[in-house]
Amino acid sequence: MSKPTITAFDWVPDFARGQVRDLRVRWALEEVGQPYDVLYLPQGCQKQEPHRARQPFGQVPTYEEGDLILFESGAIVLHIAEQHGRLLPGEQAARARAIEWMFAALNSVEPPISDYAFATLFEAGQPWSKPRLPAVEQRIHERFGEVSQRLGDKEWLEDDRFTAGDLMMVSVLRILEDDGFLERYPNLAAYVARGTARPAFQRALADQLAGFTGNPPPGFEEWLKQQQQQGEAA
Ligand SMILES: N[C@@H](CCC(=O)N[C@@H](CS)C(=O)NCC(=O)O)C(=O)O
Repeated sequence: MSKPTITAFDWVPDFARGQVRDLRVRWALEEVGQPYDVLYLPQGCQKQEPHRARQPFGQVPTYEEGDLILFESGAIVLHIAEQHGRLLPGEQAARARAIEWMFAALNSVEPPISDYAFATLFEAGQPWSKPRLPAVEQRIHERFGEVSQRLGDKEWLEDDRFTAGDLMMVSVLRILEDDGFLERYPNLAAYVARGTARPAFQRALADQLAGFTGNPPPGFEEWLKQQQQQGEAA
């Protein structure tokens, strides 16, 4: 197998550092012990060729291994897990359940979290954001409560084995680690802490943070300040 190359940004604002979705891919690669290269993109290049050809939505991460080019962090993590057989159980039913949790993280839990990020950051200055926030927060609590209920006192979602399902669920839940949501769910907070204490996660995080050596695109800081001021005034 040829050494894979992933894409990541060379600069993101402070609030996004440690959250850009190449982190999930780095974490999976670290868990399975697969070395990789990183192609760093300056902000803006994600929307242009040649990156558009890799990623139809003009985003990171992507993953290239020989002739194979993949986008979507979930698909990439699943590919790594299948290839290395380390993040998915061998038994078919247990494997299907681990994959089910990956989809649950991305498709049932992450959407209200993304809505929250739009309302509080990317569209904070828009008139619809503040009125929308209570409903978004309620949906987040609904999902967090449901995952908490299902996790119960287990170590990982499928009992005592860490899988790609946990990798994805922890990656998604920790987006709101500093926003006070997890405090109501001590078992979820402990689950996230267990996941992020794994040496593979710590290496992945340190590597992502070390990669931010570039500069903001012109006008970015002004745009962000404007969003925040408008959001406060709304
Ligand atoms: N569903 C995609 C989402 C990827 C995504 O949202 N990437 C963000 C960074 S975390 C990005 O590239 N944003 C820049 C942009 O959209 O221009 C995945 O999981 O890979």
